[in-house]
Amino acid sequence: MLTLYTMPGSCAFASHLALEYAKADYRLAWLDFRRTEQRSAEYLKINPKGRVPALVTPRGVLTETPAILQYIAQTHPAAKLAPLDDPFALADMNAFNSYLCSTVHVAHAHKTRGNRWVDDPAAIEAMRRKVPETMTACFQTIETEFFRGPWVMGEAFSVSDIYLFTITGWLAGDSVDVARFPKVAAHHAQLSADARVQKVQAEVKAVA
Ligand SMILES: N[C@@H](CCC(=O)N[C@@H](CS)C(=O)NCC(=O)O)C(=O)O
Repeated sequence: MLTLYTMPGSCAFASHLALEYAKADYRLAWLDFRRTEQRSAEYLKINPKGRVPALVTPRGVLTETPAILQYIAQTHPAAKLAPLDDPFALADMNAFNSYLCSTVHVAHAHKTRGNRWVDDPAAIEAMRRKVPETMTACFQTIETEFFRGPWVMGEAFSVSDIYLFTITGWLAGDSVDVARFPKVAAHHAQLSADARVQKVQAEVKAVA
């Protein structure tokens, strides 16, 4: 049994959805953002970074979305969520996931988490204002350089599709119109119609 620590509206949605696609045996442990439970002494014992996701496995705790997604894919090979027998393709998939994690997610975080980097209110506001521009640049790169079609990595669906779906869902809140990126928009619409996505979205809505 796996336990995923998660919060509504967070990047942990990707790990939640991957567990669902993998048909994994899992339970959810919801943290309340409003009560900053992610920084409670109890949770910091699980993830000292004070962030979600954290996945409790029989071997220990995993954090960082790309690592969790690969773990879920590798431990549930029947779900075919990653090119497990092809080292180059697996690394290529992880390169995309790392881009989402270390560049796109960080660009988005400048909207509400500027105080991670600066204290000056004017600088925080300047960072917030820049988010539509940086998120547009990131998604333009995904649209023109990375997205192969019909899925992110080409013919085979992978956890990269789940992760991209999650972050694409943040665009409207970042004042970026997804319609500017036709391939990404079609991908988002297609996955939005998937019963597994709708089940996970309903679970998030029920606790939000
Ligand atoms: N690099 C980490 C980022 C994790 C992260 O920043 N999670 C956010 C939610 S999307 C969080 O827990 N924020 C809580 C906080 O900053 O207090 C990953 O991809 O898993």
